[in-house]
Amino acid sequence: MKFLQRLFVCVGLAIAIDLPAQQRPNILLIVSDDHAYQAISAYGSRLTQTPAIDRIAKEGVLFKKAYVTNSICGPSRAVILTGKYSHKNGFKDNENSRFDGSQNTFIKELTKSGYQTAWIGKWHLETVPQGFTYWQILPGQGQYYNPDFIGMDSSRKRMDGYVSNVIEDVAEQWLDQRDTSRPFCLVIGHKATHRTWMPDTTDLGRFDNVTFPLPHNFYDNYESRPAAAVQDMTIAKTMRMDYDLKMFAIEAAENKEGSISRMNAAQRAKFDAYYKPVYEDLQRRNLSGNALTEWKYQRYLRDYLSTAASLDRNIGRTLDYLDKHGLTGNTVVIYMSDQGFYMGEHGWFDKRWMYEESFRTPMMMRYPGVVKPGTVNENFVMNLDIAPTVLQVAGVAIPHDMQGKSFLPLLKNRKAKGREVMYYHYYENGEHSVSPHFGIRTARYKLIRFYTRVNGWELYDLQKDPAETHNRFGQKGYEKITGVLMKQLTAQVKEYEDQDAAAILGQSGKKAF
Ligand code: SGN
Ligand code: CA
Repeated sequence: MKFLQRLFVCVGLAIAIDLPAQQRPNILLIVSDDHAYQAISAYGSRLTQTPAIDRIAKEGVLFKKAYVTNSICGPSRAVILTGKYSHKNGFKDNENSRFDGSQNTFIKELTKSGYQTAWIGKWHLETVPQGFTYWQILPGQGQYYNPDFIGMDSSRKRMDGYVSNVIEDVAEQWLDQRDTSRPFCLVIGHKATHRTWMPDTTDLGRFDNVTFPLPHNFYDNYESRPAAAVQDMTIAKTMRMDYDLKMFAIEAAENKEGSISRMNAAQRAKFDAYYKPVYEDLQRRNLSGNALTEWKYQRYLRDYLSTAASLDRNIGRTLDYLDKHGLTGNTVVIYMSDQGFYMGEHGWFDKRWMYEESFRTPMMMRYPGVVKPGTVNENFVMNLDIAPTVLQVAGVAIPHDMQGKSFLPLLKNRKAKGREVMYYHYYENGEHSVSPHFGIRTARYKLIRFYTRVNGWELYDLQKDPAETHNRFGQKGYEKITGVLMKQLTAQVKEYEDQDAAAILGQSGKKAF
């Protein structure tokens, strides 16, 4: 076994060394922010069309079961870079973590092997990028209009325009001036579709004639789920009329919003010309209760999907650039979001939970000559797997301490077995009041352990209850499967060396039956 492993590594290295540099594929990783699979037509969206994103899937593979290890922005990006769980890379939550840039990343490995590497756009890891040939990032969450960028010389400059367009412009400028004798790995980090969902002026009103269907569990009562009952992320209560939905009674209040006051006069005029009549119409309607909540839901989706329209258009520009410059055939393109998002399911927006809508993320890959166009993959893959996959694409040895697995073997051999169990751990105990939790998902079941804010277990039979509204933990008839899942959870915690989870399992819960 050891011998075979060594042989494999040697062959891998030989490939990396023998190939002329320009033959190694270019890699383009596009990471959006909070883009729900429910809002992508390749996933059968009932809400909108995303032709450019769909093109990646049509010409490559659509991962139907792609998941994240910790459903929130900074942590997900840290996992993508390092191929390691949050407890190993140190970036556990957005509120207290700073990315330790001295640690190894797939980018550092690629740069070392001769790739030109760049990250452009949203980064959100608190410290500046390390190991890249080039970077230009948004500070923190970034702004939708006339965004500031931080450059490699620490300078901050404001760039005119709408964020998705500007990020694409900067990415194309970098591609224009790169050294064409060497392969590149470019990460485009988009801000859309993050809160507060400010559409480009050209997309205002795009969905005005559409009435979106309410998810069937929109009026969830959170029965049997104490953690879900104490969250603060509902469209009804948490979503704000002014800040989120741009309904300002007076201009002075609107002017106080930094994201609006930074617009130039032309942008502001279009923005106001669109939202003022919406506000006036709302006044006339005098809504309350469920009618008001449903009005908020419609507005939320209109704004969110309008930001997604610009995102998709700019991804289309990226693909066109590759076509025009003869790069399509030798560039691997991956599209993914940093996590999933709620489009009203359980009455929510935001993410964080191990429930499907936020745990699962859109992911697709075009790999000409290797992945057959129109492939649909049903294996469990994770954001954890991006780093080793990209390294394998580049013919670079995968460091032994990366915890993800390359998913190329799953695409090259249909019979290859992927993981049977996925492990998840969410830590942030702050904004939106989602209790920390960890757990596993198998093909049929999900077992979750909540701790800190809420203490307790949840168990779902996803076959019978895909919407996860019936917590079966502790119920008669579920003893045997609970025992099996507990063992699998303990094994995962051990495999990934998650000491925090091990301590909690050791303290209590484990012997639930
Ligand atoms: C901000 C948002 C939250 C969101 C987090 C995390 N509030 O704090 O609604 O959950 O980001 O998002 S806001 O008032 O600033 O919009 S993440 O994508 O960065 O993880
Ligand atoms: Ca995010």
